[in-house]
Amino acid sequence: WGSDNRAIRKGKWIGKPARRLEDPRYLTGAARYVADLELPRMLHAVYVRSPHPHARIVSIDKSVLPGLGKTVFAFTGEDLRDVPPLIDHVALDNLLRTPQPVIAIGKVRFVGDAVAIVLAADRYAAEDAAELLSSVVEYEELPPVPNVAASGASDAALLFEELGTNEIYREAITHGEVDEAFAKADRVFSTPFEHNRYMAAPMETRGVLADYDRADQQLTVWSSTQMPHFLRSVIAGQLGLPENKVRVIAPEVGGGFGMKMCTVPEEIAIPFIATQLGRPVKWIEDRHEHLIAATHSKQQSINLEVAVTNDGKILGVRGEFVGDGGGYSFNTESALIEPALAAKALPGPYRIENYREEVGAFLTNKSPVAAYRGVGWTAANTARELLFDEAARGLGIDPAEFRRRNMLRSDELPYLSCTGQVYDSGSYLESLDKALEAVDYQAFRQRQEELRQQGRYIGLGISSYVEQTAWGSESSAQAGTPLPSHDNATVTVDPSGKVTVAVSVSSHGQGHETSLAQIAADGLGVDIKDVVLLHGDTSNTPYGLGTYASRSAVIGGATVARAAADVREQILQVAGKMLEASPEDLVIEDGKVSVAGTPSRFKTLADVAYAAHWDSEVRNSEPLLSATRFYDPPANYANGCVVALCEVDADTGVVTLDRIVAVEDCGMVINPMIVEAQVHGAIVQGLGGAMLEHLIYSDEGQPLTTTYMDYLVPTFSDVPPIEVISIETPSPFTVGGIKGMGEGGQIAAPAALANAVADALAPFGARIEKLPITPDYVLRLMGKIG
Ligand code: MCN
Ligand code: SMO
Repeated sequence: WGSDNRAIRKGKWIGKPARRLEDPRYLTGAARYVADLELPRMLHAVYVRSPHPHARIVSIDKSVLPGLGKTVFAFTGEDLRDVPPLIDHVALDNLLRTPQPVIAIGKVRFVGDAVAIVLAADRYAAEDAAELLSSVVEYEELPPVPNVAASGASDAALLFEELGTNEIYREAITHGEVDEAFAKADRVFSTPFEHNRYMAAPMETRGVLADYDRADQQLTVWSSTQMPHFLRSVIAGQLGLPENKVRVIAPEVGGGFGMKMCTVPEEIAIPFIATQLGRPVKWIEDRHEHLIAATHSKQQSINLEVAVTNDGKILGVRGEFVGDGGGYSFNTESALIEPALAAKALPGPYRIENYREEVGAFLTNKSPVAAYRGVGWTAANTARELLFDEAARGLGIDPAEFRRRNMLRSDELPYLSCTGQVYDSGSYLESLDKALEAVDYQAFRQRQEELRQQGRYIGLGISSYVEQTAWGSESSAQAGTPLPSHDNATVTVDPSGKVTVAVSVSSHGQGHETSLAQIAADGLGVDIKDVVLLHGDTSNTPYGLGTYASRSAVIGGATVARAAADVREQILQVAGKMLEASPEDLVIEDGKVSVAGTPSRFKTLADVAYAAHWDSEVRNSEPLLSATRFYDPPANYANGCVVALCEVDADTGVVTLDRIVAVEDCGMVINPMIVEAQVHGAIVQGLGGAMLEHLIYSDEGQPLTTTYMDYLVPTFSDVPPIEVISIETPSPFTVGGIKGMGEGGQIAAPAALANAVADALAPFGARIEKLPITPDYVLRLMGKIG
């Protein structure tokens, strides 16, 4: 990658906290989301959704709707029978498949499962008609399967009768000599851990607008998606259209956080209906609908055991990871998305050679589980870090010291983990030490002792992590859910000398319009304000998978750098002729091409670009100043450490978070301000999951958290000061040494918070076995309520 590496290195822009070019339109309300779009003759769609967790659909009498077929339209699953169901794309033979019709046919499998779509010229009329239709749908209720225990029972009702079971996957793999390790151990510590079901809940709910132009048979779909090109491929496949007749646009996306990866059934049903009616159709999800029918995430049960020596050396680990997949094994990486990724990532930054991983996944009558920031890794990190603290307490070893004794040193990297992950480089011990230094660890321990004497309980929690970033084909294979992938960028300099960069990654808040412009600006010697970034529209960007798995800095960055390097060569060829100098002797800086050492001999980039297009004496054999390049990076791993400080009120069980320190190492940093803000955002989402957010279902399978009154997302007042400390250990494998980082905070924060509470409550012998850590759970842990 030699020449590419020269193309990405700290420069005038790369490494600088450039202000985000996209922010003015967010801050002034000028940004346009799907909900803001209006088209002539547009119909508004409202879903009729199942009120039952598990039922057979007996009949849906559309004839009750006044104006049916004239002013009101309705579609049921039967009407969309020709649209193939959605199926996951995970390349594992022993995973049972649960095809999901885009509107339920015959049977519903969770409260919120789509039963029909009703359309009218305005939302009020559509809501009223949907309510009316909803009141006449006849169901035959089936026994609900509300959780994994019920799902696995021998007499459980089956969600998919044809499978003969609700357990769609079970597999155990042993790495090394696990039984020997446990036999040799001085002590074994174990913990059952219930990871809570919570969800991304982005500020913008889901939304789709589809318009089918019958004249040229062209379908245009605006969707709040993270993967426009992938979505286009799926829509074209499902609707039987050639891909060049489908255009997908992700307008402004108000947060995706993994929920808007891959394809949701609504993204197929709404475009299909638009093709049938020949009118634009818009569906905007409301918050209640979002909480019950958008994908949930994170829920799994983990049983973890660690075998150790008396001096704290880890000999082996056993883990069982069981996913609660919901009503369908969703097409975003299947119901294995949580347990399989957790199992593979369990070792984290530690030297664990003997490990048995067992992964299972069950169907239940709940909304399907799909991606949310830190998929699987959050649960794995939380269970592991909690257990390691428990082991350290049991052995009488300081928890930081326990980690040090088992952590991989920088000089051991690259390291092949027992689960087949290749850690490229990192600063595992350094990150731990830096975080502890920042909070003055020894002084904290002293103060903790003093306060305990006064009946006050403060705690400190440590969470060390690695984050598998920048998924290309190799990373997804290492994570256990193989998905070949690559991304591309086209860099073009127009005749005026301005730069347009078109990328297949798709920003939805991460600031790519700034960070990727920084790379192009350094590559071409221009100001970032002279760079326009195109993304999120399949008609003007090259093919690629889009934005998820913290891949855009590494992949988007490298594709832009490579294409910019090619265009730079094209510019130098033309400028060489204009300046009568050899291209190798030229430099481009501040929008000027000059002879190295003789800055007065120059042409502006605008002059060169103009000549390249219009002057046949100097133009290149291919006159356009443009190049398209690809990247599919090797696996790479960011790392860091989060430390949290809290105080527990012994009377009320309320936890006050005092301070969070995060050390983040994502290799070479493009924009330190964006990285810091990403860490903040990810930590706050982790805090939500650890302390507040919980999607609760009753034993009858009814969702109980259906508004923001009962589903608690963190607000400003819940968040303590967060300090971010950066270490930069370049990746030896990626272009420029960049690693991704978008998920680290959410992977690490819950364990830091949970360990802080466990540490505060150590005098009570408390052990955290589930999240979120609510005041009543704390009082239970203290033995104050039963
Ligand atoms: N960055 C950098 N230097 C690095 C690494 C990253 O300057 N060494 C910058 C990047 O240029 C980019 C940002 O930090 O502007 C995040 O980069 P990266 O880690 O590559 O992650 P992606 O851009 O691919 O974003 C995906 C990631 C994921 S997987 C989730 S989930 C998530 C997250 O980003 N969803 C988000 N952060 C989000 N932030 C917002 N606002 N909205 C979401 O939906
Ligand atoms: S959950 Mo992030 O979109 O990989």
